[in-house]
Amino acid sequence: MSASSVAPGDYEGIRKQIKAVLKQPGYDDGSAGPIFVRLAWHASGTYSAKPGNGGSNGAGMRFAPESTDGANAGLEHARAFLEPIKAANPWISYADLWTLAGVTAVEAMNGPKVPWTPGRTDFPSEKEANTRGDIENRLPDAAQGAQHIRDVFYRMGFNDQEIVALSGAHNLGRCHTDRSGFDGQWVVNPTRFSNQFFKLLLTRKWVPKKWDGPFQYETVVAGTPVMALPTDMALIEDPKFRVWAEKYAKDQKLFFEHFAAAFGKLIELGVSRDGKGIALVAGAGGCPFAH
Ligand code: ZEM
Repeated sequence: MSASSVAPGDYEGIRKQIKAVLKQPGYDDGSAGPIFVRLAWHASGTYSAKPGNGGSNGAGMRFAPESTDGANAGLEHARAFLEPIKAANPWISYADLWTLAGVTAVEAMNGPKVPWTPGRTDFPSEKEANTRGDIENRLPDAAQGAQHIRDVFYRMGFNDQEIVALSGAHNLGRCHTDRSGFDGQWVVNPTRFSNQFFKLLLTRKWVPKKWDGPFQYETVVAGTPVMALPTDMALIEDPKFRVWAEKYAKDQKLFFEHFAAAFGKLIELGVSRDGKGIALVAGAGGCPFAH
């Protein structure tokens, strides 16, 4: 798939290029949309408010240890789908491209418009990426429960409401046995954003899947087998999380509003821009067209 060049700073043009690579016949459910959302999330979810490192700025996932972190298994597909766009438009940083791909995908899959601001820069090499300090083991583990979810998301600066809203992203995509070890999709149509994930969690009879793989729940919806992770189940088992899961199951508009705000906040974590709107990272010379 070849991509075209657009003028430096033409982010609408880049959005069009991203939309053009969303359709991926032969890959998963025919769409790169869900994995773009996961790429934006994992690029950002390494953030820690204290000591104030990690996050999407710098695009550290191009280098070890982020690129080889087991939690990021499979995201090389997302990065590869976007590579022709970067090659044709070297002026955009990977950090901006990955986060823009996530928000463009959400919108293209029937979801809300998520606020997005450019200005992220890239670490020139692994050496600079690793001046950030230790950002390993910061992404959540699906086998755990509510306490772990809070530990991870409070560290980033989110509250219970934002945690539940963000978790609604599991309306999209699927688990792969060769990536996380878990298997299957959460909803019947995994490439259309909606509040179906919350509805199913609250209304279906979930049973442990009988298999050799990691513990997960399953049920069947209109002939389609769907799944839930232990962390998904924590969203209805924990009383404080459940309040929000119930609100979002009833009101898709509210879910979309809260998701857009929380996802917009997620991709901004740790991105601090100068007067020109540039968020410099160690070793980066800044954005060429801004000078
Ligand atoms: Zn996910 N996620 N996630 N997530 N996620 C997977 C897939 C996707 C957790 C998790 O362990 C997993 C958020 C929060 C959390 C997406 C978006 C967002 C998979 C399956 C796992 C195991 C990976 C695989 O095998 O390919 C946990 C424990 C979370 C919090 C407690 C948040 C927040 C997200 C975005 C806002 C998406 C879109 C997918 C589907 C990816 C795909 O390839 O289809």
